Amino acid sequence: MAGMTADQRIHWMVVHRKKEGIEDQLDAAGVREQPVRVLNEVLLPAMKEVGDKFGAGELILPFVLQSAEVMKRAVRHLEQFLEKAEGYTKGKVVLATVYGDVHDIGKSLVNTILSNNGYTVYDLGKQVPVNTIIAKADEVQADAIGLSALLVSTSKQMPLCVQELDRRGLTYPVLIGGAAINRRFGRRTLFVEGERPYSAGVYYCKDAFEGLAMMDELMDPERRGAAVVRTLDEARNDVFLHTNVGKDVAVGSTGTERSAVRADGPLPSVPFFGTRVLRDIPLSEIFPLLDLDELFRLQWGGRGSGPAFERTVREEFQPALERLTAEAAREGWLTPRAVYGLFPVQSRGNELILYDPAAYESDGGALRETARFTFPRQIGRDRLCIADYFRSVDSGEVDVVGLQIVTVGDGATQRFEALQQAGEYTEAFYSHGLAVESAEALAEWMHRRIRSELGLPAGQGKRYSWGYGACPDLDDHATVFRVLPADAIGMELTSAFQLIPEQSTAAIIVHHPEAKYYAVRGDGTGEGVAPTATAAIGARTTDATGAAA
Ligand code: B12
Repeated sequence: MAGMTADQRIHWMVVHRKKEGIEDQLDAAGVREQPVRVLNEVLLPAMKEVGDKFGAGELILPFVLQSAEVMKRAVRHLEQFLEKAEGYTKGKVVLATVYGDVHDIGKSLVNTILSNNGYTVYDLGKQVPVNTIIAKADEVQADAIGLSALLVSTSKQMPLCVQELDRRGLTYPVLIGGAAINRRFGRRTLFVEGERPYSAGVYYCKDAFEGLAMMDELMDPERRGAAVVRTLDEARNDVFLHTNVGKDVAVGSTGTERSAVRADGPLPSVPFFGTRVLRDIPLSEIFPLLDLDELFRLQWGGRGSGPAFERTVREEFQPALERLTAEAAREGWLTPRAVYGLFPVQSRGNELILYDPAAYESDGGALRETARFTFPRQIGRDRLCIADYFRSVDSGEVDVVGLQIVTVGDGATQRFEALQQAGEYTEAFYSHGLAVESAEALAEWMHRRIRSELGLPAGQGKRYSWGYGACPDLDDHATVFRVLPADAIGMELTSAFQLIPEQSTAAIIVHHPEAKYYAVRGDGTGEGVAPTATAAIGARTTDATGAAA
């Protein structure tokens, strides 16, 4: 940094993720006399350069977050010299994860990127009702509202919020994002009544940087008008001119004509019928099942391949993995637990009937129904349906199904929130990613245990999670929670049947050797229909994010 001016040194430190001594450099740049100049002419341009490098694929997300940490520290120092702290902001954004949803990381990344690029963010947290969001927007006279969700079921809160804003005659632009939605969902949400749009607009953003670019456009009087018109035109084009939009594609065929799956496959020997609670599952058995490629790429934002990626793994990801797995074991912020059960079952058409395990074991095979699932049947192709993988009532034989709920506990979420608060964005991001992949590895561990208890060869059968194609209905989580003692491991459901703690999954275990993952939908396009992924979380197959439309 020799030979650089104070401004250049600050710029260099933000771009090169060096936070130690930033306050001294700020003082040298005259921040005490000209805080707004240093913010506008030095810090924000530096962070913009970081965003552009990310956009150009030159930087991975963890490095962006490290630069954001320098920004956070710099702004914390600078703010004390601003006449009125709110004296300077590029805009005020009320941000929330919608009601019924506990997904945090997406919203938090948006908060980090916006608040470290000059915006004031009012982060209302998770499971936030529409009225609370609107009340906050009114209180602070927000420039925009930002909504986040993980699932299709909870994303439905977004049109509700837009319709309520419209009903009250309010005009806050609404930015939306999340794993289970897409641009088409955003465009449909814009139209509150027939072809009448919500006047202030609804803007789908695929990631935090698209959110930042959208806010910059909306806050620029020169560009705002064009942005509103462009979004409206594109939406009209897509929603009303696009042929099959709005035409709900059947979620599975109503037919019950059975597929060609063998009806007399081998029945496993069942060691017990009933449920089990596993509280102290050793992390030493879970970490070896981590999918490192998914951790490094999907969770930690690794990009590309070859020497550059290998260098990032060697210098950044591997050391982080070793450090965090050791800390998690030492400090206990990952607590793998599971409840599972083996139930006597029979199928009838698209339904799977679960019988009371105790009655079946103690009353000489009494078949007393305790629960029932209805699964969609594939439209056309093999007409697959999960029920086909089990002996039918007419066969007179009784089959077995496994159900499992696994969680790595709430410790990871608490750690994430504490680190976010402290401005330790990168550590928060890494911890969250490890927690996610540990939850997936735990689901795999539990599945393998059920396989071995049923005496099945490794890899036989499949694990299906609700919310994916073969069993899309999240409401079924309520049935699973009724027959498995989920409260014994501290688990509960939100109003939208999302699992709490966040890093948890629920699945049905099919032992049939022909079981496979399949898409249920008829049109195969996947266009404008609900999520398409047919895989169970952790089943290591391609995970196509679908979108509600
Ligand atoms: C990681 C993951 C998990 C993890 C962690 C989830 C969590 N809560 O953190 C685990 C393994 C625990 C999990 C569990 C489940 N999952 Co999951 N999961 C995913 C996965 C692979 C990535 C989601 C993620 O965290 N992405 C990383 C974050 C940073 O991205 P993001 O949240 O999308 O946010 C970014 C953008 O969307 C945008 N953004 C988001 N919000 C906002 C807001 C604004 C204002 C703006 C501007 C931008 C913006 O910017 C963010 C940062 O760039 C997605 C598939 C995918 N590839 O997206 C499936 C996915 C979300 N899961 C799915 C399902 C079904 C489940 C389960 C219900 C399965 C089950 N039955 O157990 C459970 C539910 C868990 C629960 N607690 O209830 C489905 C949802 C489909 C549906 N039916 O709704 C998906 C879409 C997979 C699929 N293809 O079908 N899951």
